[in-house]
Formats: sequence, C-alpha cells, structure tokens
Amino acid sequence: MSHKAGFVNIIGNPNVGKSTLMNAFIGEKLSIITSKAQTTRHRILGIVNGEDFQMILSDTPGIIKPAYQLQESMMDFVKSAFEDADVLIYMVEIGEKELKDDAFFNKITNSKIPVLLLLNKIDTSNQEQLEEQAELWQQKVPNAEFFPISALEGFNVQNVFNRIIELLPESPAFYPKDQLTDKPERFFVNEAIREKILMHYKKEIPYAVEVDTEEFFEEDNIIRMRSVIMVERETQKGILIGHKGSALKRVGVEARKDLEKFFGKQVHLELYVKVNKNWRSNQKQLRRFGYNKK
Ligand SMILES: Nc1nc2c(ncn2[C@@H]2O[C@H](COP(=O)(O)OP(=O)(O)OP(=O)(O)O)[C@@H](O)[C@H]2O)c(=O)[nH]1
Ligand SMILES: [Mg+2]
Repeated sequence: MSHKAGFVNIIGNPNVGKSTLMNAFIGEKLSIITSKAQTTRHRILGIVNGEDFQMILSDTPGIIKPAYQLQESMMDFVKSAFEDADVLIYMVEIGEKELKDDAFFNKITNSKIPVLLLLNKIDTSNQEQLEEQAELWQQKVPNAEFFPISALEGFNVQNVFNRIIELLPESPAFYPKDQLTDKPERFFVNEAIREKILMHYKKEIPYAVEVDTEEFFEEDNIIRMRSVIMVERETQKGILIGHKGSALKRVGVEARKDLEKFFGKQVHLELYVKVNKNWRSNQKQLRRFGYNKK
C-alpha cells in the first residue's frame, strides 16, 4: 500500500484564525485561541494520522514587524515554516488588505510548492463582500488554490483537508503513528495558563508574561502541577495577582478546568508570580523558554 506524509505549514497575519484551523483538523485543542493578536508564540506541530497518511501541520505565530527580541524569535519560527513545507497554507481573513511583511509575501507568491489560500471567517460576511474579497485575493496570490472557509464553523474545512491529502508527497511517516504533537505535556500547561492571562488582562500585561511549569507529577488519579508566571516588572506582578489574589485565582481555576479536559484527569495546579526583569529582550532567558534556537 502506498503511504503519504508531509509538512503542512499554516502562516498569515495575527488573529486570522490559524490556530482555530489547526485545532479543527486535529479535533483537539492543541493551540490556544483568543481574540487578541500574537496569541501563538511558537511553532506547534499537530499531527493527523491515518492508515495511509501522516499530515504534519504547523501552527505558527502571526506575521508582524518585530519590535523586541521575543518577536524576532517568533518570526524565526515563521521563517522555519517556509523551509520545510510540502504544502503552504496562507490564511487571510475577511476584510484584511495585505500582509505587513513584503519579504514573506514574496515568498508566498513565488513559492515552488503548492499554496492553499484560505479566506477565513466568511461566516462574518455577506455574498457581495465575499465575492469582492475572493477576487482581490486571487489576484494578489495567483499561484494559490483558493478556498473560502470558516474555521470556527467548520465550513469547507473538510474539502481543504481532502485537498491537502491529495497534495501530500509519497513518503513514509516522519513520527510514530500515535504521536499528536512535538511539544511536551508541560508546554500545554504553560499555554493553558497564558490563554487565561490573554483573556483577562489588558494592554501590555499578556505580552509581558511568560509561563514555566516547574513541576508535573502524574499520580494514579491526579496530576500535580506547579507553574510560575513571569512578568517583566514589579507593577505588573501586582496587577496579575489582583486584590487579595482574586485575579490570579481566576486564572488558576479556569486553566485547571481546561487542563482536566486536555489530560482527561483530575488536576491540581499551583500558581505563583515572579519578576524576571526584561526577559523578552534577554537571549539567555528566551533560549531557556524555548524561543531561541540559534
Ligand atoms: N467569526 C469567526 N471567527 C473566527 C474564525 N476563525 C477564528 N475566529 C476567531 O478569531 C480569533 C483569532 O483566532 P486564532 O485561531 O487565535 O487566530 P491566530 O491566527 O492563531 O492568531 P495568532 O496566534 O495571534 O496569530 C478568535 O477569537 C477566534 O475565535 C471564523 O471562521 N469565524
Ligand atoms: Mg494562533
């Protein structure tokens, strides 16, 4: 029997729905999703396994002009996604006009490998707007195959999936067939906590936060975790903890519920907050948190 396998890398502007699509393909909440830009900071593999195929999806950070070292590392993940793709998924959303980075955009329009151009969030548009947007994007990226979709509502998602399978090269599997992702369990703990921080805090707070899970002990009936939330400054620490610890408590309760679903087991989650001065601009700290591969 022939077997297909390959890398399918999802790129695009921030907040267009890249992580939503990856989760829809996987059928699990692998990537966190929020209404804020720059939710995803890493390249996260999500693997869909079939008897005769292995589709290795990559969710990547939204493309931005980097303003500090962390964002530069995020854009390095995007660059790496261009290097090993067998199929490139370029996602745009209804109402969007352009990719902010010309170099990345040129790579897409000059791509030697197949590009699927997905116009997402069509559930928010009417017929007229959809037609106008479809024309605009097909002109801008003439080398791509075009699909209007709603990642949130699942519209056209199966058709995109089927087309990717057709485009995958003949190849043996790259990962064991029971593997779902390249990231360790602790990564998903960090992300669940960061998602709640993105949801509940304003302005610069979510962007100044990094989470590190220091303990992860699995017992028969419960997983015990302890995570530290790092902020860049003392004032941010106070905001994060809130009056009598109420704000931090909410983060802990909500993250724990998600993690219980994710691991299918009872979870005990202990959180504390620490100042890690200017970690976003510190190469050593970034390497420690898995951002800087150089
Ligand atoms: N209406 C609608 N909303 C969507 C759709 N897909 C995603 N969203 C919403 O768009 C927002 C961003 O979704 P994400 O999946 O986090 O977007 P992303 O591209 O991964 O964002 P970054 O990681 O920040 O680059 C969330 O509020 C999603 O619920 C869609 O098809 N329709
Ligand atoms: Mg994302």
